[in-house]
Amino acid sequence: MATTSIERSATLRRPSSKTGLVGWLTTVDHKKIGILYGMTAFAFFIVGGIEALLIRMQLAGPNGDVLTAEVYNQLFTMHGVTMIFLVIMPMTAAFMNYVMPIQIGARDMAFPRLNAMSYWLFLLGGLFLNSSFLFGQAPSGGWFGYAPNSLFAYNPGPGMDFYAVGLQILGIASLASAVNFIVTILNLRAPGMTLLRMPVFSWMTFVTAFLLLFALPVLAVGLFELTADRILGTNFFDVGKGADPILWQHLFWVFGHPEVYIMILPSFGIVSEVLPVFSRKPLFGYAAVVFAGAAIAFIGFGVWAHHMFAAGLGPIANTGFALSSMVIAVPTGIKIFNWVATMWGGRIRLTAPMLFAIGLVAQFTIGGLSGVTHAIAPHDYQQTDTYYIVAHFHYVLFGGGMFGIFAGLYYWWPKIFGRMLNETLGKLNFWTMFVGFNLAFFPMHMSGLWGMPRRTYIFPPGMGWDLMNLLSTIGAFTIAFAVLVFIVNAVRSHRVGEEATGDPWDGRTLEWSVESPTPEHNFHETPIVHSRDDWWNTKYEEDTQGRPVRVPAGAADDGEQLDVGARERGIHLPDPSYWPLVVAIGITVIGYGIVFLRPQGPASNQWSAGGILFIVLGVVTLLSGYFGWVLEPLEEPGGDDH
Ligand code: HEM
Ligand SMILES: [Cu+2]
Repeated sequence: MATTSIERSATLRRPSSKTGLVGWLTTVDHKKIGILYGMTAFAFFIVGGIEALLIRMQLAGPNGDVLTAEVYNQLFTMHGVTMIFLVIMPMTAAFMNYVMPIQIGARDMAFPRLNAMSYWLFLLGGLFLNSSFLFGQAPSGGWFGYAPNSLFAYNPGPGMDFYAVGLQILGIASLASAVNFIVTILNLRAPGMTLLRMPVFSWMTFVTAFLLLFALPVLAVGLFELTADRILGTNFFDVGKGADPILWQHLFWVFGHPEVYIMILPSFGIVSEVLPVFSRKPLFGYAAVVFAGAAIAFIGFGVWAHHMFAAGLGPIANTGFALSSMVIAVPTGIKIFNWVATMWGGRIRLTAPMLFAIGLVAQFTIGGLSGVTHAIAPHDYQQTDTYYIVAHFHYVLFGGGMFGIFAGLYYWWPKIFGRMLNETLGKLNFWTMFVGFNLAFFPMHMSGLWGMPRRTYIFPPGMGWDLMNLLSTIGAFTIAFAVLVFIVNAVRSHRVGEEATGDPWDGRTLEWSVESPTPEHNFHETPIVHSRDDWWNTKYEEDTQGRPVRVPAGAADDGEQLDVGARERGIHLPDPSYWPLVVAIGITVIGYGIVFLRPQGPASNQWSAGGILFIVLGVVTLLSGYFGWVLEPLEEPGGDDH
């Protein structure tokens, strides 16, 4: 029959293979994308970890001579940028991608190809940033890249261009994901999955996505202006030419403080799943935990200038921001109380995921409390730019964020890979990480209060800081050992790990109702949700004392193994696509073009031909990627079985 469709050449066909390398390069399956996010972020975790070990070797004692000042600056900057943008954020994105759609009873994300584009941009953006080492200079201006110090006049060389453009690329990835998560949660929930029945991890995904949506554009503006100053010679930040000296600080921290919640709220979501399961009790105060998360996010936009107390904003501004910062401690405290109350009187099983979750609660509390001490502005004058700040943000980011991520890894691993991790190794992993972490970072409270400045590549003897620094270095290597234990555990599980059932932990939420690993189409039939903790309620009833009793066998099935694919069941799944990868490559190539456009700085009139060529090539790739994307049919007509 004659149709209006154009005859499509073979090269433009949608790929059909879902296996092998092409399968991974073209996948749009939220589960595979989640696995890619996790693997990539873990690789960057090792890179950032090696940077940290080098820093700690240099600071093991006074007058260290492992690193030069310049290399030290590059390493601490890249360590921070890596851990924040290439480890914590994408690790949480891995869980959001893999787990959230299953938790809400969906078959995929709302925009599967956009989801793939986000992942490729993250991978290429991360490689782009790290490739700066090969081009002679990595970023060296701290993770917050303060302008005017980051302008060409004060920081020549490509480092800060890589920073500004690299974060821009990663920002596009995160913004696209944020929109994707929001639309997925609003539109793809299974019947009966009302918002207030949604598992807390999915809720925190939702809240985090809004934080990304409102915070990232502010960073994008700042980065755009920084790039324009460095390359085009505009004058947003050069104080000598009349610019406002703290404009960058405001732009950065309006993004930067919400960013810290972007990093912690997903981990709060993870422990809100883990604690109830291993206490065999529902989460205490579900609504309070959800609303406290939303409140933290909302108030989090009104506290940014607590990073600028020493910048001279004046007593009225400082007082206002001190108060708003302290207010944040209230919803945070609510969450901590609810987690403790969840465990209270529960039948606690101290498995590896549970240990990491309890570790988060304990350590985050310490970090939250030191946070409140710097919210007291006069107090902060003593602490700012000392190791005390470094102690604080490692307690929240590592002691909180990373411990939450490890809890998630141990908890969802069997669901994702179909095999259990070893519990003994898991406990060894936890205890060595717990001891190493506290040994590395608790002494920094002391060295900081005793006056040791942060971002110093060397310190003299006789300041009373020697012992604390040595302890920190020993702690750092202990953490490295713990990470090694995790890697051994993961490899071992892959080879000989015990096979996981669909519901190895006696879980409460929908992801445990399907087999492990999750089938390609997630659910054989769309689930119909009747209550919060729906899966638990199909397994258990309450006796007269409110204790759970198993529903007689047969009423709940543990996800029977049916070897029938999506197609035979008449379930439509999105087809794979090359275009997200092509688009991501185009954007990254443009990025290289921008970095090398003005090698001599904005004052020269030299433009590099290579830079221009890369921009043109990148734009062409990007546009062909987008055209391919929009012209691609939903399903390849006459395509074979896929
Ligand atoms: C009750 C909660 C919190 C309060 C009251 C708080 C307060 C503060 C304050 C006032 C500073 C600035 C100190 C200075 O530079 O002199 C700070 C720094 C910092 N905070 Fe927090 N904080 C809290 C939670 C968090 C969380 C959840 C994270 C991340 C997951 C975080 C990450 C950071 C980071 C990375 C810095 C250092 C920024 C830098 O100067 O490079 N904080 N915090
Ligand atoms: Cu802050």
